[in-house]
Amino acid sequence: MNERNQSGPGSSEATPFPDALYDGHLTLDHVVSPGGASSRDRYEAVARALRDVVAPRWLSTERAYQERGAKQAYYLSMEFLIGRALANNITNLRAEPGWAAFCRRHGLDPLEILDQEPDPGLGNGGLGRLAACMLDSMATLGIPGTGYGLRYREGVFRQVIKDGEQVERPDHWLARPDPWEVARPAESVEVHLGCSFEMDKGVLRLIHGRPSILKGMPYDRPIVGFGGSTINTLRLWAATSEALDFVRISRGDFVGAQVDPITAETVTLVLYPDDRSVRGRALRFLQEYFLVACSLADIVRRFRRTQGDWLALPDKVAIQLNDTHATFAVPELMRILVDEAGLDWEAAWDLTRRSLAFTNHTLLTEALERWPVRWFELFLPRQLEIIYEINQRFLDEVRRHSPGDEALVDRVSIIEEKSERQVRMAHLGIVGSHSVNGVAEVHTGLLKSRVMPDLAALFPERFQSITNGVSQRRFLLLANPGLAAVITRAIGDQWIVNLQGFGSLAPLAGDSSFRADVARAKQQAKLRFIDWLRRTTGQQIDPDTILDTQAKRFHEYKRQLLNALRIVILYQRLRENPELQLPRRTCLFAGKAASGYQVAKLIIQFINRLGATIAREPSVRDRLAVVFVPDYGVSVAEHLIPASDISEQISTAGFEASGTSNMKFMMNGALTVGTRDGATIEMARVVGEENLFLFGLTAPQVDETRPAYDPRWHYENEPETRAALDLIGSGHFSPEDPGLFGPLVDLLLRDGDYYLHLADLRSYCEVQEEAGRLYADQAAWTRRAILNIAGAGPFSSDRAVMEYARRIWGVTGSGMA
Ligand code: 26Q
Repeated sequence: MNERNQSGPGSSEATPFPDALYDGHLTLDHVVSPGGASSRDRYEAVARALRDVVAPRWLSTERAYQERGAKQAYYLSMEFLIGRALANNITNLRAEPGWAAFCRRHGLDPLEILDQEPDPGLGNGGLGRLAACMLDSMATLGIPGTGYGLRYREGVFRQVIKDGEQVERPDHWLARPDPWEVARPAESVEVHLGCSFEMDKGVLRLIHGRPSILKGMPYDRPIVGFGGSTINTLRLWAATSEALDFVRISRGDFVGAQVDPITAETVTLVLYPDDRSVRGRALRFLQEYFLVACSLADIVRRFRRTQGDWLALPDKVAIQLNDTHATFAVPELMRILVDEAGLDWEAAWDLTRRSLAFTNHTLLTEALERWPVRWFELFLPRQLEIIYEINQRFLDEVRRHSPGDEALVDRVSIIEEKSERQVRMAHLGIVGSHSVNGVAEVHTGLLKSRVMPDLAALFPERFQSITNGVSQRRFLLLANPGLAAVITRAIGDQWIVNLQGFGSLAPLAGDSSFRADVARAKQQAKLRFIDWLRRTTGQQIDPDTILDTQAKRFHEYKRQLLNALRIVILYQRLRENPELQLPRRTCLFAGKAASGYQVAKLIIQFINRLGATIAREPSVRDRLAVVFVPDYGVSVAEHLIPASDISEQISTAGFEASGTSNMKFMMNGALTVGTRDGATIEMARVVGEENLFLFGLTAPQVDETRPAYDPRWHYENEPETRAALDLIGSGHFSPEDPGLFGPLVDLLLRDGDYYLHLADLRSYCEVQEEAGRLYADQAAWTRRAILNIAGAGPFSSDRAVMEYARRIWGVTGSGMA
């Protein structure tokens, strides 16, 4: 098990494709003849056949971990944006040649089969995709690692653009049986709540004083490591109340009642949108506790199967909490250790802290979760008691450390004593764990200095930085086979599992024939993307243009509006000067806005109208286009990122914790136009600032500028800025409703432009011009693209996971260098 053989990256050799299993599944599961099978039938049969190959390895991975008595890492996350499984598993099992031959033998169109699989939207964006990349890397590195999440029946909404506006459609990704999941009813767990509740016309109504019980049903998904010898597990919990133990209920072992099944199921019905300023939804509170309660019950049960001694818990178990969303784990683990295991407080506290670690992903203070004490009183009275005790002991310590400083006590307290008392979940996470990490250097620095200065001063040894990473297997090998082949021909295929591998590309930046190969691969990827876009949305793109892409959630701080403003400026320049020769550009946007986030939705509408206006303008449309790619998710990213020439990473400095799309674009040879924010700073350090297009205020400059910042100064002193805002305000982009985009102008000029768009607009336009000039020199452009790919090694999730393994978890993997 897990022995690496020397014939190539990963371990075992390629997996042959299981024809006989496929035939069997078609006949036995679907009862159709091969000729009569639908594409969906075929997809399911292919997936099941591959799962049959995976199944014994999945079991033997688990067995090997058990035999080794290995310490396990558990990743608790409300989101796992795993992407489609079939193509990924074919890649990681190295079954690609067998798969191609299989499709030829059976007369199947591989793309049509792969397209049958829904892309599970079990996350909003970066935080959820990071969780999925971490699982991929843990399995590839042979690290005993399990993901725990929720099996939302509806993932993030499907985005449709109608008349330029975002329309949200439900995502019923489980409408058909999912061949990748295995239900494990025998391992379901009970979750006990202090009160009961019911759904009344979609609103949660509490029934006080009647404790209740939910059941968590686990569904396991295989996580195939590259090479196919390690198969780890992602365990997703679904809430039900069916088939609780009625014998025990009737014996009176339960104080309380089961929640009615329909209501119980609402707990894992939908994923909440990432609207970082909206808080206080009771169902989200229940979801978070439900994830934690199910997962900890499971972790403890697994631990107890082989361990008699509770004191060994931190030697066998490392639990990573993905943001405040999972910090209910602190009181819940204490409850288990004190109430169920019967340990005294000090021992339980020591074990809890040594087992838990917490990752923060945000610098927006309004996004740090706080939950009303009232809800704890109702649903989780025992956990609240525990939180009070934790807080009391912690504050006693603070007072010993800084006598007389009651203001400090107020600031660091886990309980916020405002009109409505609330539990500060970030404080709970920091106090109750041994490690707190930010996700890029600048982020960790700001976390310590700006967001949590007091706690960082109290626990300096707990704070550390681990820069995010992305899976080069999904985002390069799988998504961009043309470029992957070019790289492999040049330097061998070690880069697939060995992050050092990319480095040896750097000298090839000077090799004109290698540059030609890379340029050709980019052109191929563009054609593939353009063809896909036309087929799926009907939108046409000219392949002989710069593809300039901003793909990410819509958020004011990410400044899609800044991108739109410079497009308006460019539009005006082109209109006024028909002779102006600039490299032709297609500006691509992709991303969803939380359904309640009106400004973000208005920005989406503006971008679409801007695109439509330009497309109607004969003097401009051959030189500039704006295209909105709908329904951004993992599958869309796999098409869009390989095709892009420019990666837009233009957040207000000091707001993007890390960013991860920046890394995916870099790996695919796009050049970054960006601010010095998040991990972009580290990317620039690795490849040299001169190989990116950096612009704008730095985070410290943002802080200095803000107090005296007057956006109107830019309006009054910069003619192009003024003309652009006037044009938007005039109703030019929405003649039938001239006031439509007025609120965007107000945001910038009247309401203070909180994200400093206008402060950065000039320098943004300048670097964009510089990028355009460089693009005209294809050799120079491709040289830089290669240097960026060569610098991508450190931004692999393999590196990130190895750092977590060594610095936080204390686990090892059979494939760790
Ligand atoms: C919270 C409470 C209630 C409802 C929803 C939420 C919620 C959901 C999702 C809050 C935040 C999120 C998502 C955050 C996120 O994706 N953060 C990103 O994490 C990436 C991985 O570390 C970073 O690269 C990005 O910089 C960061 O924005």
